[in-house]
Amino acid sequence: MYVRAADRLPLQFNAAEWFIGRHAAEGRGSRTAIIDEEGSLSYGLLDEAVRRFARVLRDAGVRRDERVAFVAPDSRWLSIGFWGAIAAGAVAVPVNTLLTASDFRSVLEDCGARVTVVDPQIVDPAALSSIDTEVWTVDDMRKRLEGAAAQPAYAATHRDAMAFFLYSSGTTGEPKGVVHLQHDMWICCETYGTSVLEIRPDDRCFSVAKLFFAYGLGNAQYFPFHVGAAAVLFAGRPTPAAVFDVVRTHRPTLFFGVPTAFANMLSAIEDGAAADFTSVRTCVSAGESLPAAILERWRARTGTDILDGIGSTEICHIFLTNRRGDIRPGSSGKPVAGYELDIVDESGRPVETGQMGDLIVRGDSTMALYWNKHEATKSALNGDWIRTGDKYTRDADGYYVHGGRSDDMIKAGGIWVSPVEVEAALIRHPSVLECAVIAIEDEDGLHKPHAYVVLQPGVRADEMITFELREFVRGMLAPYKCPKSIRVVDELPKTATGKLKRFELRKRAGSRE
Ligand code: 3UK
Repeated sequence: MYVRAADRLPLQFNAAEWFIGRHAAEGRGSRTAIIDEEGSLSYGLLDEAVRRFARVLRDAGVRRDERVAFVAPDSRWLSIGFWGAIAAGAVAVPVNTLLTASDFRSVLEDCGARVTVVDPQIVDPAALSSIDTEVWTVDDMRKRLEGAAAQPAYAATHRDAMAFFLYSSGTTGEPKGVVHLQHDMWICCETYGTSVLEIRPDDRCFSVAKLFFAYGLGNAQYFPFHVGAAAVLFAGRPTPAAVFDVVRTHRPTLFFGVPTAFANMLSAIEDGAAADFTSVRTCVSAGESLPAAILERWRARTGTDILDGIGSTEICHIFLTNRRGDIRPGSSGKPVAGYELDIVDESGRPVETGQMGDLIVRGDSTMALYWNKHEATKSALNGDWIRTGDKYTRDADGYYVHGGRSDDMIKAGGIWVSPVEVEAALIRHPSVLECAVIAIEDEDGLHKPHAYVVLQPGVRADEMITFELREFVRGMLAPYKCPKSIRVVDELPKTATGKLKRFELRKRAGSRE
């Protein structure tokens, strides 16, 4: 059951060589690897660019295991950078482009990036001057590539060497660097990629979730590159109109979204927008649970199914999912072959069928550690097993149903929002005495962050103050973290020891809807 790299891969294994170099070496160099706004790029040219970038990094003094970070939109340049760093034996760190300058600084500082490649439209290199990293713009990267010779071979890395980090938000909002090894992406391909996606060389993959998310990285890089298929990369904001346009133009066969994206596309379609998903063999949803109603409306409107599956940055990709011909709407389906799952109580014992417990997973794509976070690593990992932080039940037929998080973390639009981080921003405003942030379901059954605020004595509870608070947090937080509403209340529910009862607040909000 449990697919282990140690049983199947040689000791020496370089992920970039497997996913890129292998295709060029085995005569598939003329196949299309990437389709982006600049046109299509073959595996042969991608292999050449990746080995050139590896050489550029080595010439710039980047050594084995050193980190190379990227703050750039989805395009061939991000792909060349990611695989080029791995080809050099360095560690690629694609960073969430939606963050603020101060978030970028803490990520770059934490990973100790030796070189950082940035798109100046996303972050001004000057904003990173306090960090000990060499900053190149994407243009600098292109220029360096033009003059470079290609490194003849991919670095002879160990299958258990570090390959990439992805930063995932923690409960306090402080991002945690999830460390993945050379073999992890290969495991995802041999499990979910093969048995659920059934990805083929003639597939074209398009992901609404960007490459800096663990979800997007698999969807539009290593799944297609495992079999010599093509990735469609789109740099812009994935509004329904933009997504429909990409789908119409590039005719993807596998489409990956998050529930909010499917909901937004549905309202556009229901408002009369033209969308043609006839090229798509399968749609996939992950990031948060897909409400059954959205799946049913999507089927009715487009004639395609959506496979809801749960993955995590820590486990690299999806380990529990619905399948073609075996979809139970509102459930996360059944375990992916190659992973073992259990639902356990507080003492770690498996719960009875139908009982809610904590989901734990055993699979060889699981992270090695959280970078610089020894305590968090130990509380997440236990031997081969990892605690996902999700509550689940399993029914008599073996389908798993998501029962929420065991922490207070919010998934909005498939992206983490830490209530603690949003509260910490609100509380800085001099008019705020205390506050709480919770997720409330919208009309589509999707979670969005909302804030409850107790004002300082003497502050008038009017529209001016909520407007002012909204503007205030906007200046401090990435836009997707800003609460959808700010409601002034007289007091917040607390335990006897004064701890905020977010659960109570959620219950009240639920009964008011
Ligand atoms: C939640 C879901 C219910 C769940 C991800 C696919 O989302 C991904 O990774 P993250 O690290 O978040 C992981 C957490 O998100 N979640 C994700 N998918 C579902 N809850 N139903 C779902 N289908 O709380 C999980 O622990 O951002 C998704 C592939 C790779 C990924 N990293």
